Order: sequence, then C-alpha cells, then structure tokens
Amino acid sequence: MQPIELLGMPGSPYTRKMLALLRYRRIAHRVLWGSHFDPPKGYPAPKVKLLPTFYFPSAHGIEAVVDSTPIIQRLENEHSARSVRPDDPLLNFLDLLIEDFADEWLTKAMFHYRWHYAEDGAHAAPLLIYSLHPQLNSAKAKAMGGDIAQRQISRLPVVGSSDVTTPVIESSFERLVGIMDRIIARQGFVLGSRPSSADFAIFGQLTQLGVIDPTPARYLERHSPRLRAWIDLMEDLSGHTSDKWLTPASAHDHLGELLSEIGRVYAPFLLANEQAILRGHAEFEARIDGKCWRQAVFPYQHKCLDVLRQARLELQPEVRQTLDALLAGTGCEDLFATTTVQKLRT
Ligand SMILES: N[C@@H](CCC(=O)N[C@@H](CS)C(=O)NCC(=O)O)C(=O)O
Repeated sequence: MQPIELLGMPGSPYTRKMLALLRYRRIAHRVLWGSHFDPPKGYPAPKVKLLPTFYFPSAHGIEAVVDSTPIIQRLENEHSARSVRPDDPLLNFLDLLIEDFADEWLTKAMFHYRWHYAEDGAHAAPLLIYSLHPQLNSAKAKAMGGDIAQRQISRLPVVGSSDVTTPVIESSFERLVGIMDRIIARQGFVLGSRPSSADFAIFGQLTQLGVIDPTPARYLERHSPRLRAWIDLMEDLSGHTSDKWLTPASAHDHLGELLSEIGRVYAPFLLANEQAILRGHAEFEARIDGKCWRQAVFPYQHKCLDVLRQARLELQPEVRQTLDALLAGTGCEDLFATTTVQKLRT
C-alpha cells in the first residue's frame, strides 16, 4: 500500500495527534512539513485550509482532506489492526466525548498559553517560522515572527481567550494535569492499557502545552513529571503491545473525575454556544465554573455537539441507560437532557 501523505507542522497540535496515531497504528506515511502559506506543489488544496491536511489517493487523483476525527474513522475503516476506537459501544462513546473535549476545549488552553503572555508568544513565533524555513536569515525570521504573532494574537478572542476567560481556562488546564496524572498511574491510558483516539487528542495539545510553551510546560514539569514523561512515550507507540480496554464496570472509578471536568467546563460552554447560535446572536456570555465567559459564537463546535447527541441516540437502549447513569451528576448529562434540547429549539 502507498504511504499516506500529510501536510503539517510540529507546532500544530492536530498534526502531532495524527502523526502519533499513524505511528501507533503502524500505517505507512510520509509527513510533508509545511503549511498552506506555501503548499506543496502538485497537490490539491483542501476546502478548508487546516493542518494537518491528508492527501488520500482517490478515483480522481489525490483528494485533500482535513479534520482529524473523521480521518481517524476513515483510517479505522481502511486498516483493522491496532484500532484506536474501542469495540464496546459504551467505551466507544466515551472515547468520542473525551476526544472532542481535548480537540475543542483543551485547545483553548493551548492557543491561550501560546499567545496570551508576552514570554510565550515571543518564544513561539521564531519556532513556528524556523520550522517552516530552517535556513531563513535571522532578520527576516524576526519580521515574519512578528507578523505571525500579530495574526495569532488577534485571533485569541475567536477561541475565547481573553482577560475575562483566563481564570477558567487556566484552572481547567491545571486540574486536567492532575486528572491525567492519576489516569496514567492507574491504567496507562484514558481507556485502558492501550491508547485510544482520546489519548492521541490529549497528547496532541500537550505536545505544545507540556513541552513547547514555557508557562504551561513549567506548570506540567512541576506538577506531573509522570504526564511529562507520558508525552514523550505517546509520540511513538509503534512498539506498544499491551492491548486491554477498560471493563465498562470500571469506567466510573477510572473516568469519573475526567467526565466531571468535561461537565464542569466544556458542557456549559457547548450549551451556551448552541443557545446563542439558535437565537442568531453573534456572541455570548455565560457562567462557566462559577465565572464569566464571553466569546463570539463558534459554529463548528455546535456541529460537534450534534455529532455527540447523534452518537448517543444510536446506542442500544440498555447501553444508553448505562451511559446516562455514568454521566449523571458530572454535568455532561445536561448536553443530552431532552428538556435542554427542546427549550433551546423553541
Ligand atoms: N478540527 C480540526 C482542527 C485543525 C486545526 O484547527 N488546525 C490548525 C493548526 S493546529 C489550523 O490549521 N489552523 C488554521 C490556521 O492557523 O490558519 C482537526 O481536528 O484536524
């Protein structure tokens, strides 16, 4: 089989998520380091210019595809060994939910810590430029670094990072460090002794937060050397052999505090975003974790909520009941409460 080609950057958390996943799955691949500012010649452009971009062979030549979660599913359909999605339907749902939390919420911490504080921004800008142009002279690199920093800083409000939301984002990141430390100590990974797509999603964001960006990396080094070491291992699990998923009966004890974190911050965010979108508002203000949250609406994350709701509805009734019992009291149950859905749609 032809190796899969993908375009990405070391400073892109979703690129790192997918590269580690390809390595664990032993799927032949070639990474083209670069970005859509200067895309590889002879390759089509994707509809939305995001990293990573996968170039899959298709009947009409090469197809450029983005969005890691459906790409993971496509890889599952095409390659059966070393799956990252549990067969058990309950665990499978939890995997989707936790992957979504990492992709859509933890990434707020990633973007926030990279560009909110001057020290971190000044550190990241030249790294991003030199990873695109390793031979650039330093004066040019400085100018280009300034441009990229300016562009990214101007986008902070889009993901919801501001002085108003800083306490919510930072305290959630700090709690997650503790939660992941205990998850790894117990089982090695989020859903057992083998990695699932949720681990790769968390890992992707942590390749930046825990290693590259000085402020959060210092926090992680001080508070969880175990999690810091896990990041390095996750990078290449091509030789990992342990293959046990959690038993659904142990899901409560192992995942309870992670689900409560999702229910504490991400669920109220998704619901407030949905409410604003359905009412046609351009921005919203909500209480999250007892504090104020303010940002522009984010239509993609409304789509994520629909995907989760649909996945829950597709579960067999007895699995859905077990799931609902597991989520009860975590705050995640609000995402699926029929009253919430009806109230918002009327
Ligand atoms: N939902 C997408 C998100 C990908 C994404 O946001 N990638 C970032 C880089 S990590 C990007 O390309 N942003 C556009 C830009 O910076 O112009 C996925 O899971 O792949």
